[in-house]
Amino acid sequence: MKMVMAVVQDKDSPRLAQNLVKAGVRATKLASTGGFLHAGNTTFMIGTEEDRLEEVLDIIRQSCRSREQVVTPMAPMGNQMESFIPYPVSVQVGGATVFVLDVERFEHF
Ligand code: 2BA
Repeated sequence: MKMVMAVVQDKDSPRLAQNLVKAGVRATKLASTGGFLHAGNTTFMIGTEEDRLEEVLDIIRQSCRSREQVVTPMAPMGNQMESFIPYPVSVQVGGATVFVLDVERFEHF
């Protein structure tokens, strides 16, 4: 058995959830926050048999889009740590960041 952990954008989360249900794939959704953007995203925990792994990855691939996001982190100005200026930068986010882990044991009581 495999555990798929997929970090996706909130905008893609309903479509992915719907497509997983349609395919009969069980999943748990966790509200998460990106460490870089500090923006909300969604992490799906999907436990699946190995023979359905590629199908699950295809569903994720087809449900999630990558998007450009402009962020304004605060950049230091001059030597004084207290003075900051906004410096907008554009980053490409997603489609999905996916980790596939081996499951040592699975119980469902
Ligand atoms: P965030 O950490 O908020 O990152 C959002 C996007 O910002 C990233 O998109 C990437 O394009 C950019 N980014 C992240 N860290 C950066 C850095 N140190 N310098 C420059 N740009 C940076 P994605 O790579 O598609 O990641 C989307 C979200 O997936 C991330 O949100 C994070 O929540 C998760 N993620 C990505 N890589 C991960 C990893 N290795 N471990 C755990 N979570 C990860």
